[in-house]
Amino acid sequence: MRLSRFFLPILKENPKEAEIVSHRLMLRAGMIRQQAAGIYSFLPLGKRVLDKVCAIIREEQDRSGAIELLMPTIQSADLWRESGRYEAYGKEMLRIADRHERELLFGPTNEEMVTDIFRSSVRSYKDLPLNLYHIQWKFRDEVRPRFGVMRSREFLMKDAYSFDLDFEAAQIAYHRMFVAYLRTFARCGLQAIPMRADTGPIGGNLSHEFIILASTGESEVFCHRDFLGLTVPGEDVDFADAGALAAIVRDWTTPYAATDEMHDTAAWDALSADDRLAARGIEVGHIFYFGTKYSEPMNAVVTGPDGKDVPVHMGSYGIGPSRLLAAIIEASHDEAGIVWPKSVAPFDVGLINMKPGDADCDAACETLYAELGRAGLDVLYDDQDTRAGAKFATMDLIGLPVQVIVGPRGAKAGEAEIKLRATGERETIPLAAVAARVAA
Ligand code: 5CA
Repeated sequence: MRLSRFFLPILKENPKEAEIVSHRLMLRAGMIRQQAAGIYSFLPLGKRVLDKVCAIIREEQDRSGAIELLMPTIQSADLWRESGRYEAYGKEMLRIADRHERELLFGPTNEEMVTDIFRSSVRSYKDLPLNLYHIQWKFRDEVRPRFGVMRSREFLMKDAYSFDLDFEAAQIAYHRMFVAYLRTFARCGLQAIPMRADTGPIGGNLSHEFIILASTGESEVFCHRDFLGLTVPGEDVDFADAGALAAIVRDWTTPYAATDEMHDTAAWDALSADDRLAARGIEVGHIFYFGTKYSEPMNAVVTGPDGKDVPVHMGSYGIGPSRLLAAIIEASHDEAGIVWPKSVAPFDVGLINMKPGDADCDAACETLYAELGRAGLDVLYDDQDTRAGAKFATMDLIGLPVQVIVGPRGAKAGEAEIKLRATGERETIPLAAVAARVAA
């Protein structure tokens, strides 16, 4: 992508409304634009990161055996009356009437709808286990939308829903998602800590929040330092091996960890002072087992091996991809701007032409642009005629992992400078070696 053709509305000044660094940097880097309180457009740079994050989520959901579908954003009030949540959900639900005065709502979550899909076609325990997920916009009329996409009213959610015959099978489904979540957040460059959590309006009695430690986090969290040294399961984890999954979950739930709502001061006080990590955290994922809370009132039953109909045991599993963007920035930035982990960076490389119009610079950059592209890299090529200082500041602000800098003197000598955004390390190498080096 040539910067001259891209849409990157960078802000020079710090936006006043932004209280936390991720919000400030997302606005300054031209990733998002507020359209109404808590409602954002994702501009091209933001959209690219959102897509990368969603691709990782999708891969890990699919690997764990979940199946993707897409449910609508608009739901019927009658469906929610069946579970009793239409009235209970209160003011957070955006209620809508269509031209026939039929009551609709903009979905804040999808337990009812997915239960309806399930009951319309699944009859036998032989069709289980089943886990259906989608990535879809949600709306919650939050009292205090704030911090940009961290707590917005319209936000993207990956929500998965598992269906099983009994508690034992449902627990395996819960473990599958638990492990998939550990892998998902690690691949996004984050260290997420699972913590026992309150279930709130979703209901149920088994729940974990996945928390990123960050000083700007909204929740107060307490955990054992051991978490910082735990290894995340590899790509080869066997999702068909219930014992192996249970062992991973055991390792990740044994050290003490809780959000303030679930905090057990006696257990905390029993830890040595060195082991205690009291911090603030951002909830990036939340998983729930709630048994038959929806299947019973909504009559989602399957015929068991003994021929009797039983309501299915369900769980739901959420990740907020739009919030994740902000959480990644909170965890990875410096004074100059964002420092994207490679896996989610909007482009792999920023190619900077220090002097567009200079024949050597232009020729070297055109060659590099083509070579880097052929090496399978996504390149943002700054071909604009702007000051050197502005070019560097923009590249640092948008945080691409690698910068390739071509100036007139270097181009004449057949050299370019490579700069790693995370460490600031610089090295001058021959133009012909650039593509191989950056792709490595
Ligand atoms: N139905 C369940 C699980 S699918 C559910 O709704 N869970 S939730 O309420 O915990 O939301 C799931 C995830 O969505 C959260 O972990 C968070 O990452 C994200 N999320 C929730 N509210 C917001 C919000 N206002 N802004 C941005 N992301 C949000």
